[in-house]
Amino acid sequence: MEPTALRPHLAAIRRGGRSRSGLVLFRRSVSQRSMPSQFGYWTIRGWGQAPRLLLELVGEDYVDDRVDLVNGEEKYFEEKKKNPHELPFPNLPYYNDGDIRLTQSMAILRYLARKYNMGATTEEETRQLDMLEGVVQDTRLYFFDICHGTAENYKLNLAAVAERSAMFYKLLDDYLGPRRWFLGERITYVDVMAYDSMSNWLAMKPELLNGCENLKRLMKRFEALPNIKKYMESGRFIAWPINGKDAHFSFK
Ligand SMILES: N[C@@H](CCC(=O)N[C@@H](CS)C(=O)NCC(=O)O)C(=O)O
Repeated sequence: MEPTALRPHLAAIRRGGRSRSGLVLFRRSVSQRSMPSQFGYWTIRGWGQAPRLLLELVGEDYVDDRVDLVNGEEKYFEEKKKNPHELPFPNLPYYNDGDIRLTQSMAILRYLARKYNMGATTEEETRQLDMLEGVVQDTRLYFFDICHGTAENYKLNLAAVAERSAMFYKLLDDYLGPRRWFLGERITYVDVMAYDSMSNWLAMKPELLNGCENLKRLMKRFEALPNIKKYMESGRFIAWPINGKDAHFSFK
C-alpha cells in the first residue's frame, strides 16, 4: 500500500475505530480476525473487479470464491436454489463478513469504503463522492450494457456510447486536475471504480483517454500502489476476460 494514500485510514483504525470526523470504523484487523471474509464472483472481471481490487488494496484477509463461468454455470444456478451463502438477495458478486451478508457490487464497495475509511467523512465529501460515483458508474454501465445488449445495438450504437463515455472522462479529467485522487490526498472507493471503468473501456478503445493526462496519471498511480502491483503481478489477478459469455467484446 502506498503509505501516503493509506496513512489517514490506518491512523484512524489505530485510534480505535473512529476517524477524526467521528465516523465509526471497524476495529478488527487481519491479525485479530478468526475467519476471513468471503467474496464470490465469476471467473471474469465484470462487476467483481472493483471489489476485488479494493479488497487487495486494503490487504483484507478474504477468500476469493471464483465461480467457473465456463464449466460451472449450471452447477452455480442449481446450488443457488439452496442459497448456500444465506444471502437475502442471492447474486454474484456476494460478500460475507462475519454476520454481514451482502450482494450488489455498489453495496459491497460502499460497505468496504466505510470499513476502511475510503468513503466520505464530511457532508462536502459526501456530495462530491456521490456525484463522482454517479458519473463513474454511468461510464461502467455504458460499457457493460453495450457489451451485453443485442448485436444490432452494439453495431449501431457503440461509437456513440464510447463518445459519451469519453465526454465524461474529459469532465472527470478536469475535475481531478493535479490532485492525486478525486478527493485529494486520500484514496476512496470512487478512485477504484474509476480505475476499473477506464481499464475496461481502454481494453476496447485505447484512444478513449486521449487528452486526459490527469486520468492517465491516476491510473498509473493506482497500478503502482504496492498491494495493487503485487496483486496484478500475481497469478490471482484476473486480467481477462472482462465480460460474460454472451458479450460482444472480451469474453474469448
Ligand atoms: N446490480 C448487480 C448486478 C449483478 C449481476 O448482474 N450479476 C450477474 C453477473 S454480472 C450474474 O450472473 N449474477 C448471478 C446470479 O444471477 O445469480 C451488481 O452490481 O452486483
